[in-house]
Amino acid sequence: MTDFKRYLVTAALPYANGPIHIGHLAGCYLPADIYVRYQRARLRDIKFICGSDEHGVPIQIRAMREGTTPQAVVNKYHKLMGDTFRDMGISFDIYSRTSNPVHHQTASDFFKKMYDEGKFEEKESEQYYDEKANAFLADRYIVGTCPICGNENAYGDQCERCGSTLSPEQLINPRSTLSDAVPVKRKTKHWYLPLQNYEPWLKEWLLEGHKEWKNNVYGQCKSWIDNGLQPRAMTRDSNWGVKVPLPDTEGKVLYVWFDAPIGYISATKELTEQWADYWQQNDTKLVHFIGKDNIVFHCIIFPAMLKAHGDFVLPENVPANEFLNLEGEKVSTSRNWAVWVDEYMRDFPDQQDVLRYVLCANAPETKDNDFTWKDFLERNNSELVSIFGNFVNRAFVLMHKLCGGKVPPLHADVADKADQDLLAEFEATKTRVETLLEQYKFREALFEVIDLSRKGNKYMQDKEPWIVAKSLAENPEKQKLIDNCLHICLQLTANLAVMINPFLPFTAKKMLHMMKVVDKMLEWENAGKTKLLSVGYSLREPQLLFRKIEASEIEAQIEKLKANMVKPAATVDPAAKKAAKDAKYAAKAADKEATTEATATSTEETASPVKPEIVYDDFAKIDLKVGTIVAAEKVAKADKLLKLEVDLGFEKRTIVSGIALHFQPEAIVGQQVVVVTNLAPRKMRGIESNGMILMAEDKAGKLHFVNPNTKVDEGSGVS
Ligand code: B3M
Ligand code: ZN
Repeated sequence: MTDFKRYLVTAALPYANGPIHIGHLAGCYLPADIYVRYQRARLRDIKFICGSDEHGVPIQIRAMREGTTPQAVVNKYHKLMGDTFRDMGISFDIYSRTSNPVHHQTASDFFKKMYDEGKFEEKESEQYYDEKANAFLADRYIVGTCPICGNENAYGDQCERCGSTLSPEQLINPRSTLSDAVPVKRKTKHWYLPLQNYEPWLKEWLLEGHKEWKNNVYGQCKSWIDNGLQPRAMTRDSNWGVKVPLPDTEGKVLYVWFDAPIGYISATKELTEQWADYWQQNDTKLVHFIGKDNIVFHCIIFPAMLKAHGDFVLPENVPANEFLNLEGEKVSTSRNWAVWVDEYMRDFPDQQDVLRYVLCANAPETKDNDFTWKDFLERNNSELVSIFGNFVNRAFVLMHKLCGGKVPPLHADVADKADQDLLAEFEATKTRVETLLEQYKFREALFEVIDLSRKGNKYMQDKEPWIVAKSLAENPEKQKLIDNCLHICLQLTANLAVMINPFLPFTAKKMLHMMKVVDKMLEWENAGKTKLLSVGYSLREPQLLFRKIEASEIEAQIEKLKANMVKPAATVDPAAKKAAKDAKYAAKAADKEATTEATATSTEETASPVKPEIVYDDFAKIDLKVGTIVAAEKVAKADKLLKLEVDLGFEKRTIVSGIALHFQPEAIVGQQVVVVTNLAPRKMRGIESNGMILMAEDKAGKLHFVNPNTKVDEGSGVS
């Protein structure tokens, strides 16, 4: 079917366990947004669906690391991620979350229908179990050596190095993420989707029916199917998730990869009463935008679920991207090797479109690609500023100077081939951009638009209306040449606004303002038209569309990236370990202010694991009390410091703490801490710190809060 009545576009539901980084944007959310904005401009009936994935092991592990509950983790990140997307102009029609009751109900009903119709195989099997932590170890709760590439830190569900999907049984030397224990096997019952039964159908629907899918996606799917599919458990032993809707299943929840994609359906339900039209009518075009690590789930497992259930449409395309690297290295959240989008927006306010531009121009559409700050600067300065921005600016400045601030007429009698050629380019570019966007080739489509502005620049340079203006006194007829040039440049500017809009919506808005036209002009059918602005219409003064970025700005970003990087933990080579330790001490000595409370609990500084003996009276001098962090913010120009407001019950204290590399300020509000309340005040970066908070530092150098294991009244003593 090619004649679709409506579009349903989904973007992968990100785990609500951390902020959004540029890899997320480039891989999934930005291309999805460009596609949707373009289709909206074509006035298609379209819904753009996303939300937070709030279940599964990644959330539980994050909660464990932050010393808090999964619910607190998802509440915090759901808000942060939603805000980031909105601020970047990612225009979801809904940003929902899988903890919503409507989702629990929808996922539960989905499972129940499949169960009732006998679509699952019930199997009791031996699974890895951590006896120390009393928990079954599925997915990311278990790590070990990848049997395919030898990565020693492969997860129980996937190897992040080679991309293989794994099961815990395949791992060599498995160990528990919860306790580092070597797991034992225990019996447990689960419900499996017999994927092997869907092989003939998948071959027909996907391998035969969707040869047009991107090579990287089709290739991965083909190799999975060709290697033979295995039954996959759709339930887990856990208390965090959608409860299995069957009797006697206490402690069992739906597998996160079962419930999360159903989240697309639940979110649509939440968005519109017409949800069933989008999900159940065959003339819906369903497109899933995802990153490459989600391909198997969206192309094989979810379609098999949809097929088994029977009531829903199948994806028409899954244009997954590859990964975006950063400065030549893999983005790693655990090493903090990432550009966090919320931080970008603080450092580059109102520069969303620059990031959108660079990420689209470098999108990892067919292979992994690299983001570098140098490239960011160059693309901004030499493409956005010097080509696109410069063209629009010159057209406006010259129109004000040489045409009285109004759109000049086009005089057919003096129009020449260069004029005709450029006018013909409007339509030709539009057709190319359109074809590329329909094929999910966003980079090339963007280059076409920039190229059109480049052609405009060249045309203006060849016509030199500012030189022609010098001979007007002798030959007033020449005004016609000036008019023609600026008429065409202004119509071109209007076209650029329409065509750049899906990519750089903030810029398109500014251009509308300059041209004094309404949003309606951005409708796609206006692209290619040569008479968008009426002759004689007066236009505003130009606004600068892009500003030059200075080398010092990106140097600061590179510094920040390096300074904030968390070094790998235990290294096997003692010499390397020592060098790292020396470097740490050197860094401490160089930046005394950063040597704060946080590291005071570290045992690394002494040769013996325990400090010299003290008497009770020494200890009794220290006044320890429980407090609650009620506010936290970064300290300007000090990457490692957070300024905390701690409620001690009897008073609130300002405490400056060196934990900024480990925790986001928003993340720790509400956290209880143990405070040394009678430490002499100390000034750090001009802020007086009154006390210090206790932190535990693990072998990997990660910090953890030291606090009572249940909430206690502020001001409670610790002894
Ligand atoms: N949360 C994986 C991820 O964030 C997963 C996607 C779910 S899409 C239904 O990469
Ligand atoms: Zn591997």
